[in-house]
Amino acid sequence: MKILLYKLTLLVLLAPGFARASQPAMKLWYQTPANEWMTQALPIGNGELGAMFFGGVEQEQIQFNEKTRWKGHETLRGAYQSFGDIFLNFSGHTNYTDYQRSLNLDDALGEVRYTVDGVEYVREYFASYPDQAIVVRISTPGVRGKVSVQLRLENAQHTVKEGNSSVSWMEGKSDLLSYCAVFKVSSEGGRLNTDQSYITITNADAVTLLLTAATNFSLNDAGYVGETDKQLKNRLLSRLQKASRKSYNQLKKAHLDDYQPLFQRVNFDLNVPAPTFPTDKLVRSHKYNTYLDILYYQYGRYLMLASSRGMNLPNNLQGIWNNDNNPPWQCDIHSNINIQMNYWPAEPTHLSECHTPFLSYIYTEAMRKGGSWQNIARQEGLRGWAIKTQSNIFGYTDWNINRPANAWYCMHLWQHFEYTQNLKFLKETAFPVMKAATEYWFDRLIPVDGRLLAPDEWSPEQGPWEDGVAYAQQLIDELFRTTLIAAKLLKAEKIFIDELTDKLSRLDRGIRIGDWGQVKEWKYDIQKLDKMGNDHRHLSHLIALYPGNQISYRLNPEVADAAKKTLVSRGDDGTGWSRAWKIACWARLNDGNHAYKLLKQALNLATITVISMDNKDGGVYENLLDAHPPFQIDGNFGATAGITEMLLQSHQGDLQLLPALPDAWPTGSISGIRAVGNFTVSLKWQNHIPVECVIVSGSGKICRLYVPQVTVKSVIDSKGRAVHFTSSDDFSIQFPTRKGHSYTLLF
Ligand code: FUC
Repeated sequence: MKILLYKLTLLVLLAPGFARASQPAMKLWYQTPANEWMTQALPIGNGELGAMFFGGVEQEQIQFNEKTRWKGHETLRGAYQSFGDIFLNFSGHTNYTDYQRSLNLDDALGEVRYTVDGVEYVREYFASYPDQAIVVRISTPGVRGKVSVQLRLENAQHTVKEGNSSVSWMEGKSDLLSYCAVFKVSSEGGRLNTDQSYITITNADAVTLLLTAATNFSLNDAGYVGETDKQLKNRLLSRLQKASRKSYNQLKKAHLDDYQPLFQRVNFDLNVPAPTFPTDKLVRSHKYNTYLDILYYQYGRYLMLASSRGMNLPNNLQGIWNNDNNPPWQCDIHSNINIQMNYWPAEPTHLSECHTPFLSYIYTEAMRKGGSWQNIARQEGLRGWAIKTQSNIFGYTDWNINRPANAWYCMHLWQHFEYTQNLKFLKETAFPVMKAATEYWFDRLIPVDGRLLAPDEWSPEQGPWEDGVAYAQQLIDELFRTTLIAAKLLKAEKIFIDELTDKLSRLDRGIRIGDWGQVKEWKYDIQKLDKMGNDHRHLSHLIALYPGNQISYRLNPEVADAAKKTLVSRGDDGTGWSRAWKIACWARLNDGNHAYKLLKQALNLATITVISMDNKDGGVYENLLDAHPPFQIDGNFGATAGITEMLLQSHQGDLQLLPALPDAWPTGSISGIRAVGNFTVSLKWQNHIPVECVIVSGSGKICRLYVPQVTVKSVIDSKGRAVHFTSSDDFSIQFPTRKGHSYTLLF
């Protein structure tokens, strides 16, 4: 009987599809149109081109952005700009019923539905990556001749009518860059007319809008400008022409074929149905409903796909969505937490491709001969490169120098290698940049009492400038350790390896326990700020805990305890991103319930929409965009990364299943998340215990696991054969793997 059961279980486990967790429909939906851009409108994006739609009935506003639409240049910070708006007027749509506005994450489709005089109006919105356009469709399913609408691209200078379609465009120049947006409206049936202000469509069966926009920015050109104005416009017109040769269904299919396989790589299920009430009510009155946890998790992945594909530039403080020409912090690339947090979920949530725009940007700027990053180092008489806190897209960087950010950026290059095991990337992209950053610190570190210290550093964003600040030391330690591994793997010059080995052995590692049992933030603390109750939003001295890997209960329990004291002192409030960071930190301390508490703190409904530095004000808006306040997208991404840390960790040489599972998630499953070593993991648990686990090996490395909750009875390969594994007393097992093969763990 036992054997039969065992065989049956095996058959079920090995059946194709087991590894995929189910997941309720992932949809944000509302019963009223949005009144406010920041808190209610819904974002779509294809990685560089984005829009927010309000879902207004009589008047719809679609505000749009493109990642390079910046003012400023190589010597002026400037700011990220709004690109424009499309307005649609539906006259007579005053008395409507059955209204719903939604954003479906499974398909990356926005939708607005309502009924007027018995006719159902449906609008669909998506941003297509393959067709490089924003697409909107207005239709009345099953009814003909009922779509009448007046449209305009705000600030359009020209409109040309071509039969039952019309093309409008706007173009201009701000500081360095020329920009252009092209807009095409086609109507099926009905009449289309144009005048100076509007495109008017009467009694059509359906209407399709296509919008595309770009600037002549080019990261790889000296001077950051690639095309002439004419070339830019021709590029956009031909994009639009190509897209408009497809039917709406073909456009939609291309979009779904592109998006769905990426989004569907990860499924997360907590055995909770999708609620029957709208998302504003969910976040307002049902914050503890665990559907919200899954939705918020997947929203982070959706936002990543929508804001970080294509163009070799990272997403910014608001991803790509901004309606303000003077946005908070200029919507810049901010290097003392924000941009890094934006990319924390990229590798573990199986969106490694979305990391690439950031990584290519780092490579290009760090290696740019005579570029501003290298100039900062040269001006200090040093090799390598460094940056300041704020950067625009033209290499310009200012406000406080943030030297250790070079090490923090390198952490991303290294992580990409660790998760993908792509040696070509390590050799050609990551290592040259890491080596240059390492050389910067070779030149800058000073010996003090036999230890190497970074002189004159700051702990973002508080306190004095002094030597040996934990933030700098921990990051340099991370840089030196990983660069040494890379150098050995790539067989770099011996002289470099020797110097690095020596300097690493003498480096102050920046982890020190202070007088109230905390991780010390400053080595000297000349201003005596390191007191219990200091609840500053930054956790700069906990980088070694997360995103680093030098503090844990398995590695150094006394330091882990100190990190816990530090976190308790920092408190459970914070700006949006600060709360998100704390989720990951508590997860790394294996305290699932505290991590969960922070997740719920991060889901606090925020009301303030202007800058607030008050720790009490962080949270999310009704549209689930993170509130610093104001809207700042890092908190969305940070929470998604933090949730993954609760379910799987792989930063310490092995895969830890369910390291910080909260009581609120007793039963559930997640599939497709990624671990260091190029492993893809699918996991099911019941009553807090893992019951099923399938690991796909992407590179054929030895798989090491740490599973303290349960005994692994056997490991079965994809052909159903038992794989020999060794286990040790400390709840670890390991087994060899073959590239491309999957392994089922039986408990
Ligand atoms: C850092 C943070 C602020 C804000 C800004 C954009 O300077 O300290 O809270 O997030 O970035």
